Amino acid sequence: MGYKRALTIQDISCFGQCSLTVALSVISACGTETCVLPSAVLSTHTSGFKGYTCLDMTDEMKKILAHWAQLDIRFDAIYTGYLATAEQIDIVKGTFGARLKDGGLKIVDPVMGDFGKLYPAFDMDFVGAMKELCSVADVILPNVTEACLLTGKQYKFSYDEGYIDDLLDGLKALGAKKIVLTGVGYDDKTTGVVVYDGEIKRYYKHAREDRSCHGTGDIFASAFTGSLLAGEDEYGAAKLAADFVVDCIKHTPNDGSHPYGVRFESCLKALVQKL
Ligand code: PXL
Repeated sequence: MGYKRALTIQDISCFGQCSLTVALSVISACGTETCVLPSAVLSTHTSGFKGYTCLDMTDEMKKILAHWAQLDIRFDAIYTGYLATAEQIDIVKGTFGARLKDGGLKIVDPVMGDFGKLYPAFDMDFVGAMKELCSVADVILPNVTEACLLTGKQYKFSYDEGYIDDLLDGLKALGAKKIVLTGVGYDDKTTGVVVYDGEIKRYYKHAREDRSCHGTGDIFASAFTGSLLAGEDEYGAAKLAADFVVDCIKHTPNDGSHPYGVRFESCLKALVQKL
């Protein structure tokens, strides 16, 4: 695989081990030049912190993109995560058209919610805009909550394969070419990820850690993007990313001393060695 250049568009949570601080580290470690377009700058992420600051970067995004247009900077892939507003989603759509090389990859993690709930910063207009972004993506990486929001189906904590198949059909109908549905588990002990290319469905099942940690969606999406750009196919990249998430959780103390994210740094070497 040749040297690749990716752009990731999402917020910088200055403290909290998620979004850009994770994506920049993980994708770079996987061997891809990683450029950033920050959608917002927050003092911390919004989960479990009170009083955080948030600077909306929409105006600056437009200026940065105008400069890149002058320089004709282009990317092999664009991976989007947490976006702050529906207007930013429109900007991202334009950026897919303007700044990707021919055949460049559009990877969308439709970060909107978890555990059946939309994050408080978002409304249904934002969900509508995210549906449109997913419709033009090459790969989307929703969790089950986001899949429900995107398809209008009711969220369930426990479900069977028929329910997941319905979600996958609904996501396919949106127009996304490939779907990587995360956090799919059919019993208490296991969880996994379904990779669906519109025809073939493959399920990677692994042991479920008995706690959930903030930022693991971003850790998964970054490791997936880094692995895909390093030459893995979607299933291989999803498998490596899922194993990386489990490893990161295992390396994070469960004694309340590190409640805001996972300690992914010491797990990077093992991920990179597998590529
Ligand atoms: O990890 C997703 C995420 C990213 N960025 C910000 C967030 C969240 C989830 O809560 O608040 C600012």
